[in-house]
Amino acid sequence: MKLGIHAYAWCSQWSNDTLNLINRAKDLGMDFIELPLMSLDTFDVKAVRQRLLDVGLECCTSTVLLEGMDLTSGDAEERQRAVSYLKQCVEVSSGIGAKQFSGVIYSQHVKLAIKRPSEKEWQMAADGLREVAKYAQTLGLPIALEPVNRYETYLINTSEQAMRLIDMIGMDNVGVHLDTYHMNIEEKRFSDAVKLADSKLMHIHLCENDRGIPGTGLVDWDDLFRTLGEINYQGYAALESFVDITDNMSTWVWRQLAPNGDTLITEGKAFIRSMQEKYRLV
Ligand code: LER
Ligand code: MN
Repeated sequence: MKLGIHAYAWCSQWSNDTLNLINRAKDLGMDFIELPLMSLDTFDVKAVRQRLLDVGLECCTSTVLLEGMDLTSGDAEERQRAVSYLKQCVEVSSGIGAKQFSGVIYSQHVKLAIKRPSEKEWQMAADGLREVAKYAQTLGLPIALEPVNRYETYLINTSEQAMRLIDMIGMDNVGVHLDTYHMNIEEKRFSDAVKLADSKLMHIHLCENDRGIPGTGLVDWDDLFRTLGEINYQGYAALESFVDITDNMSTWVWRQLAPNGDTLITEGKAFIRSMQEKYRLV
C-alpha cells in the first residue's frame, strides 16, 4: 500500500506558492502527495510536473464538483460544464504524471437535495462519467468515485452505490475511492465496504471520525486493516485532514483537529504503518 498526504493538510488552495509541499511530503517519508484540482486557474502543470520529477515523488489528484458544475443537474449546460471541467482535470492529471484522479466527481458536492435521486439522475451521472472515463482512457489514467456522507451528497454515500454507478458507466478504468470519515457515518462495517469494492478499490482517505489524526478516535482501524491485509491492497491511501481552517471549504471544520500538517503526518504515519505491520500489509 502506498501511503501519502493530501495537500489540504497544509493549505486550502494549490498554487506555485505551495510547490514546496511536494518536498515536504517527500522529506516526511510519504510515498505520494495528493493534489487538489479545485482551482485550475492557479495550477501550473509544468511547474508541478518538474517539481515532482526533481523530488522523485508520485502523486494523485482529486476534486469535488462545485456549484454550477453538476452531472446530475436538469440543465444540460450545467452538465456539460461539469464534463468539460472533469476532462480538464484529467488532462492536468495526465500532464503532471499523476497515477489516478478521483473525488466527488459524480454530482455537485453539497447539493441541496430535496428528494432522493431519480433513475434519470443516476443515468445522467453515468453518461457524463462515461465520457470523462473514455477520455481518461486515451491518456491511460484511472479515475475513482469517492462516496461521501449524506450531508455532502444525495447520490453516492456507500461503496455499494459507487459499485452500482461504476457498473452503469461500464468502463474498466473507473474504480472506488473510500474515505474512513464518510464510511464511519454511512457503512455498516469498514470491512464490508472494502470487500464490496475489492479489486475496484483504488484509493482511500485515512482520517478519524472527527477528521483528525488516524488512531486518535472511534474509527475501527483493525476491521479496516485486517481486510486490506486479506485482499493485499496495493493501491493508494492518503492521510486527509483539514488542518488549515478556512471559510472556503465545505467541510465544516471549525476547530483545530491536529496541531499542524507535519504532526498529522508524523503521528498518522506511525499509526498507519503500525496497522500495516499488524496485518502484514506491505
Ligand atoms: C469531502 O468531504 C472529502 O472527503 C474530500 O475528499 C474532498 O475534499
Ligand atoms: Mn475524502
